[in-house]
Amino acid sequence: MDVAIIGLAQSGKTTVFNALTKGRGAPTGGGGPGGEMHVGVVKVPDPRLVILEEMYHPQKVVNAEITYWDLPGAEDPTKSQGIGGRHKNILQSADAFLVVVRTFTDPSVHNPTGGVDAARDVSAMLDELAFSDLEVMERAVERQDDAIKKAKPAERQALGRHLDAVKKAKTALEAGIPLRRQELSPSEAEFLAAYQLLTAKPVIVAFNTDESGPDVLVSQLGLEDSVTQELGEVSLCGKLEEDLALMSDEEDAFFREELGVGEPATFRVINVSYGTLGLISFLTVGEDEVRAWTIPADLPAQQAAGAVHSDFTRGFIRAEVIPYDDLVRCGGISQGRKEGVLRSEGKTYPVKDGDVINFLINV
Ligand SMILES: Nc1nc2c(ncn2[C@@H]2O[C@H](COP(=O)(O)OP(=O)(O)OP(=O)(O)O)[C@@H](O)[C@H]2O)c(=O)[nH]1
Ligand SMILES: [Mg+2]
Repeated sequence: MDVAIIGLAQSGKTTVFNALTKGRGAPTGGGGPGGEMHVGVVKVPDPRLVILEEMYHPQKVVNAEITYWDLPGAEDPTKSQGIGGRHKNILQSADAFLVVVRTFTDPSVHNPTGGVDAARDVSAMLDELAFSDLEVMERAVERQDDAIKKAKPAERQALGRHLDAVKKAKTALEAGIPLRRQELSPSEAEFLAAYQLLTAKPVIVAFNTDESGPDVLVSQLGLEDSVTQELGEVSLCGKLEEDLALMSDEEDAFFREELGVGEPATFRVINVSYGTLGLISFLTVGEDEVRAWTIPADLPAQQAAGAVHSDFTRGFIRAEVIPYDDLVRCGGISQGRKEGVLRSEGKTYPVKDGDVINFLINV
C-alpha cells in the first residue's frame, strides 16, 4: 500500500514521515519547494505472524508493508498549497493520502498560514485535491469534444459515453462531491479510472499536536458533514514521535513508559489506514514462508488469490480456509481438517481478516 503524506508548508510532513518510518531521519524544517522527496517502507506489525513463526519455523516471515512518500512543498506556494505539480504522478498512484494538519502551537516554529486553524487547513487541502481533479476534468471535456468532432460516425457513440461520464464527474466535483462519493455506473467508473483522480482516494487526517495534546477530532471542527464524511483521523505529536522513533527500540519503549505516551503513532496510523481503506489481511503458512497479504475486506477468494500471484486468479480451483484462531487451537492444518474447521471455499467466498488460506491452483 502506498500512502502519500501531504499538507500545508511547515505542517510537519517530514517530521511525521520520520516518526512513521523510524528511518535515518530525513532533514526537517527546511523542505519547501526545493526540498527532497523521501520514501520509506514500514512493516505492518501483526502478532499472528509471530505465533505462526513459532508453529512453522519458516525460512522467512513476510509482513504486509506500507510505503510512505513525503513530498516537498509546492513549487509556487501562492498557487498551490501543497499538491505539487512536479510529483503529481506519485499522488496519482498513491492508494491514500495522509494529510498532516498543524495544531501544535510552538511559536518558535514559523507558521506560514499565520496561525493554527485546523478547520481551515483541512478544507484547504481537500479543496486542493478537488481543484486538481477539476482541472483534469476540464481538460478532458475539451479533448473528448475535439475527439468526437474528428471521429468516424461508428466511434461517436463510445466517445459520447466517455464525454458524458467526464461531464458528470465534473459537475459533481463542482458541487463539492469528491469522486469517491459519486455514484457511478461500472462503465463510468472505468472511463474515469484512467484519469487517476485524487478525490477518488481515501483521506486520513493526521493532526500534528503539541506534546501535551489535546487530540483533535474532525467532528469538532465545525465543518459540514458532507466535507468530513469518510475521513480517517488520528492525532499525534509529530516531534515527540519523531524523537522516540529515532531512538533504539529499547530506549523508545523506556521513554514511552516513562512519559506515558502510549503505543507508537506509527501503529495507530496503520490501524486507521486499514480501517479507512477497508483493508484486511489474510495469511499463508508453510515451511518456506509465513506471510500476511493485504486486500480489501470481503474480496472474493479468486481475486484474493491474485494478490499472491497474478496467475492464481486464472488457475483458481478452490481455497482451503481455516480461521487463524482455529489453526492455533488445533495446532496445524491437518488437525484442523480432522476437526472439521478447515473449509473448502469456491471462487466467490468473501475472504475475512485472519483467514489462513491454501489456494489450490491449476497451472
Ligand atoms: N513543537 C513542534 N514542532 C514541530 C512538530 N512537528 C514539526 N515541528 C517542527 O516544525 C518544523 C517543520 O517541520 P517539517 O516536518 O519540516 O514540516 P514540513 O511540512 O515537512 O515542511 P515543508 O516540507 O517545508 O513543507 C520543524 O522545525 C519541526 O521540527 C510538533 O509536533 N511540535
Ligand atoms: Mg518536508
